[in-house]
Amino acid sequence: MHFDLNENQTMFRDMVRDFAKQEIMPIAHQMDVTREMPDDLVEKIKANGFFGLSFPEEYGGLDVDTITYGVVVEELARASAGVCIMVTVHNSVGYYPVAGFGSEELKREILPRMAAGEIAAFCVSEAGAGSDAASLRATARKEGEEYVLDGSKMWVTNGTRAAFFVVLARNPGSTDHRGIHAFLVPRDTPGLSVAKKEDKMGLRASDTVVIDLDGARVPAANRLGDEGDGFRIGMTALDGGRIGVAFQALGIGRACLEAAAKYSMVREQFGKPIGRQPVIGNMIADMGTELDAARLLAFRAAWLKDQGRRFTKEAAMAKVFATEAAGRAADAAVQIHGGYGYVKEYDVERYYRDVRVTRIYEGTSEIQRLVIARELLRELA
Ligand code: COS
Repeated sequence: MHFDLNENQTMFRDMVRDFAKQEIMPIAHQMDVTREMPDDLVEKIKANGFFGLSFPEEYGGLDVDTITYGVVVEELARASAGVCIMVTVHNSVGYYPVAGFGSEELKREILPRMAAGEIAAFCVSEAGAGSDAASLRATARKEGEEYVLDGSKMWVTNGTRAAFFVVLARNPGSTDHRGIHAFLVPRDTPGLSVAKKEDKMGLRASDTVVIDLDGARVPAANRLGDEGDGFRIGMTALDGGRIGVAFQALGIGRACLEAAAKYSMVREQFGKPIGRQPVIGNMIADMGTELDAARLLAFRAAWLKDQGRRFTKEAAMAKVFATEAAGRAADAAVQIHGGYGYVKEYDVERYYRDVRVTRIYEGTSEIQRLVIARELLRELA
């Protein structure tokens, strides 16, 4: 066992760190205020190949391993969690259902386009189906060699920019997860529309929308996997996605730690820097320790995925621990900044808002604990 990144992983980390410093950090605040991500930033992200991170080289991707992917995600999130989530949703829950379950023909047609920057989104949640994903109500009615999709999907990251939507919908009349199918739905499909853009607490650079499906027809060739495979495809994709969310939270947490450490050494009270005073020093020590522990969990989950081994439990552990540790780090960073942490002039105010959703999306902390408990009980009881 060793804890060093290899040469390639280090190279990627440094490259993304430089990119984030030059291209993202200077406009992170502005993107948060305006709720807009400039098109030219998206073009630069494309040009650097970040939309093809997970994709095999034969489909035009960079084919990085999951550790490298995690390191890249952490660097992006450290600069802007909103930019980060656009890249990670595309590379995980957008990419994986197609790569893992699409026909060879579909993969040859779609994956190179996705890797080149035609963005993907993932549509599972609905107004009444959040944690209980299998209760989704959108329908997919088969008509000849097509499916007709009806329903409404919520919390769709990348919804305004996406060229492709991975959609879970059920056989009309079916009641459990075995009736759910997965589809790749191109944006220009008549009947697919963006109904609403959410005005969110955080991740404001990233768009989150409601997608309406009103008689949207997709060829049967766009079904991913067999009929009834949709729920398993969605859950497997989310397992991978949760590793990304863990690294995203780590990136925000690290930004909090760095900001708190710097501030605590320039801010003087009672005649010396507050960082030299035990109450603040202890807070910084806890932030660093918890984030390092979270990183080790995230690396383990990533490593298991790269070994082709099961990682459902480990991804859930990494997500719940990293997102909660990062939440505590954000809280401490605001506290250490005092009043300055409560105003938008200081980045920790944004980190505090951005980190909150990491405990909610791609499975709440409560769902991660449910998954972990189920797996442990299966192993141990
Ligand atoms: N990988 C592969 N298959 C999985 C799986 C996983 N991680 N989790 C469940 N499955 C399979 C099960 O093996 C089972 O298959 P069989 O029918 O062959 O037995 C099937 O899916 C149903 O599983 P289960 O009975 O566990 O389903 P539940 O309805 O109890 O739901 C949870 C399981 C709660 C784990 C699931 O609904 C979940 O993850 N919810 C959160 C959804 C989420 O993350 N939403 C956010 C979307 S992004 S905004």
